[in-house]
Amino acid sequence: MLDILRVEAAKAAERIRKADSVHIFTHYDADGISSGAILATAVSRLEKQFHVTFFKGLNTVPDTEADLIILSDMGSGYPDIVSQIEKDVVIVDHHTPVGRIEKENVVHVNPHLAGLDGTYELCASGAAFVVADCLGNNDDLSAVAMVGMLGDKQKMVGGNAEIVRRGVESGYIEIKKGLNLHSGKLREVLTLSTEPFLDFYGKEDELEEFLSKLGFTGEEEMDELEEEEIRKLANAIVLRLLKQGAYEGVIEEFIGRRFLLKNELIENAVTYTDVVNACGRAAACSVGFAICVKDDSYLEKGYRIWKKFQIELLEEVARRREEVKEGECIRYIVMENAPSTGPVATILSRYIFSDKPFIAINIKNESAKVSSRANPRIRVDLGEAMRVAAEKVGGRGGGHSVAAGAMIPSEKVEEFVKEVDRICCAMLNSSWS
Ligand SMILES: [Mn+2]
Repeated sequence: MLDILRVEAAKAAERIRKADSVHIFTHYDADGISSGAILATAVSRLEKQFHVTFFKGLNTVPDTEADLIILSDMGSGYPDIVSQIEKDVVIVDHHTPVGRIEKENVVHVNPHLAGLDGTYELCASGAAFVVADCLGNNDDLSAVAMVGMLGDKQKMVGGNAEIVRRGVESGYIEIKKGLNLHSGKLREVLTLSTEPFLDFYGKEDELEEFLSKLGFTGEEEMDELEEEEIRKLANAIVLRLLKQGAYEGVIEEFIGRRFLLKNELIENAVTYTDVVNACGRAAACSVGFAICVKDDSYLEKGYRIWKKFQIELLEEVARRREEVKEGECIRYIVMENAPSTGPVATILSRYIFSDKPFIAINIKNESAKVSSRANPRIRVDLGEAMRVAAEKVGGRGGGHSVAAGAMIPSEKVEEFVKEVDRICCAMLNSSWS
């Protein structure tokens, strides 16, 4: 599965071995932070110096004293910027490559260039693991790679499945039967869960009724539930999700098995991912990174950031769902100076409004940031829709078919929404034939 990718990863490993110092520029989300940590750990095990910088996106040529630049979870979509870099560059990314970067100093590790679908089968943390694997015995990092897989909502197929298998074989990952939810008291786990989002936050009475119908008090420990109790709980959660309008695909993601990371600071893979993701969102990437490289002095801070983030997110969802508007083929929401758009868009699109593409727009001064989400049941390519519609209004956009984004001029929001709606309608119509 990963053999073709391994050819390019071996070239990347060779460049890393040759370099005296390495500067890793990585994305600020869970996949970016965990891939940065995987690469940094592998590099430090070679006793080389490294720096890590977290980026929201690749807008300019990265500035560094190091002899090798690693772009992680970014770079594939920006051949124009990458071509301007004169130093040796290793790209470890899974976003759809734009054009080909044919330069001697560039090594490009990307599943899309190796016969794998980067949207589902391998993310940046997985690609980083393959590079680390070429650098030495780094089997333990397979557990860190799971953070990226879960954070980027990948499927446990293809390259991901191969890496997880490796982690299981080497004892760093354990797969158990059960529900892939957080650890902790049942009441709190159900209230705070955002993957899946169960819509219990601020609805205490509904939650108590849900629990008592199943014979629970809410004080039960998630990790200590009996098989029969898990089955009952799973059925009730599925029913609730379908009733609230969730995409059916989310069900298989949390039912059946849970992943325990045996050598990490946080054993529950879902919680680990959420904590790292929250750190990234809260502009505390270095805390998430520290947890991924097993520095336990940051663990408590990470948990605190996560709890706060989770509650703010749930409150934001409750407010924003009232503001959602409907186009012909899309749903959209226009916000002003919202702290972030992605997580809210993800929850609304996956768990409440899953039947149409969902576009979240956040206006900040002259420019507006767009996050769009769909699911495989909706036959659109949002990466393409964002790119075309953004270009039409003088912006820039792109991404994956089910998750994409754009930056557009604020005064063009209305025109942009119309254009996206038109493009999505056209995509939906043509896919019927
Ligand atoms: Mn990613």
